[in-house]
Amino acid sequence: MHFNKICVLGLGYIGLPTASTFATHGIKVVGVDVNQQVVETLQNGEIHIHEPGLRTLVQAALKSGNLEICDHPEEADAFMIAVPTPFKQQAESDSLPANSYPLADLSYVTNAAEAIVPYLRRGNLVVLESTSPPRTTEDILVPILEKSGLKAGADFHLAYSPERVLPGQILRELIENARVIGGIDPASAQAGYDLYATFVRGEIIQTTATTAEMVKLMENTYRDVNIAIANEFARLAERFDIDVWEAIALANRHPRVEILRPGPGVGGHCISVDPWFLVEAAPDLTPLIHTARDVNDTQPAHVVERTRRAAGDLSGKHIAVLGLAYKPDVDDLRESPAIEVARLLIEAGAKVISYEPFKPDHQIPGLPAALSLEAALRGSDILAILVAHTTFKNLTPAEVAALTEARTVVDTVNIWNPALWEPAGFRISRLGVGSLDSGR
Ligand code: SAJ
Repeated sequence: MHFNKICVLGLGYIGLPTASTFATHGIKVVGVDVNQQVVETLQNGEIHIHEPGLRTLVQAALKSGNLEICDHPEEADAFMIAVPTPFKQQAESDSLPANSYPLADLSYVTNAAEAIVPYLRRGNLVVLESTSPPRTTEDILVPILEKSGLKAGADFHLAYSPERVLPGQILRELIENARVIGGIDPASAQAGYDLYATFVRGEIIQTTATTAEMVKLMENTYRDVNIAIANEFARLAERFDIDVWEAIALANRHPRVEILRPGPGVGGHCISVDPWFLVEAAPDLTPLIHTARDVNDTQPAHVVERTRRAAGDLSGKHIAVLGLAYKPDVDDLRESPAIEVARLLIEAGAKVISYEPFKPDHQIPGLPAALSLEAALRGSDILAILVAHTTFKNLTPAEVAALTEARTVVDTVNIWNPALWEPAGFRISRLGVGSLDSGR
């Protein structure tokens, strides 16, 4: 199938890079977003999200004349849905019993599909990219799109293709990663293949729509469960008075073992969310997945407990929280466990000041922001390192000692080597090291 024009619905972290990449590969693209502010920002050649290289790419796409930004779809050869699938608001989940799980909010997906209906024509392709519970394409998209009077499969193609790009490396991975494309029938998978072959250099593998949905959820759930076990190992190491980082390094010398890194929890809009889609779809089959989520979600509380063991009663203590992003070297604060740690420290009575080098002027309610490292460290009693940003890794004991009297450090990501810092007078309490009871 040949594509002259496509319509991309949702111009976020996935939709915008994808739309721009299609445009710079010679396809006419209408990029659609329901948020008027996003539309205006992009029409002015600015971007509303941070991703290395994205601004240049969007500007090139706009300049080529192939990318047009709009607030409603138009007729096209293919429609691609790349909108968020967050959780339902608390109020809607309130009726759930305790020990339950958050529910997926598919309203962005269904609204986008409804918006396509008036423009859908015989021979078109529709692709869903948003991470969705199993069977969303078959059971939810088909009936909506068939309101057009056309039949899925017979009259138009319908496919699911998960995005698998790593924030921070989206532009490269979009092109180089292998791509799975699942059709509601083989012709739909083939049409999807033809579309992505425009720019994807990795292998493009065809399968069914539901398999493709599961593949995405399985990838992120696999990672979540593996991080959970690393976090559980850290808790065990603290109880048994060993260094989990050393133990992991040694275990990983086994040819078939690769334990991930413990940390303050799992954040971002993917790994901390997607496993719940499986739990929601089949609670009776997912005790392990559910428990792994609980382990990772309770990790911020564990970090606070650890801080209390290291520094005593936290009430009134000035704590400089270093890093708020959900992972190193990105400015993305969504679902960040670091923010949860900061909130819990405040709840414990600490006077918290946060410093996020990628978003120093964040506006998180109730969480004071320092505009510089100096401002964060000045007057602090305790330093809590919550994100392994390169700038934090590169700090030296002398630099930090010159900025603060604080000598107690809680390092949740193992970036300040005690062998280097302790001779300079710092007491480094690393997550996953030493006994909780001895408070080391
Ligand atoms: N984390 C740890 N320990 C580790 C690795 C990660 O605590 O050893 C934490 C991070 O600090 C972060 C969270 O896990 O809070 C997730 O970070 P990540 O780098 O593992 O993943 P994401 O969320 O940035 O991107 C993931 C990727 N999926 C997989 O690696 C299986 C990416 O390929 C997906 O495209 C993306 O989710 C997505 O959009 O679904």
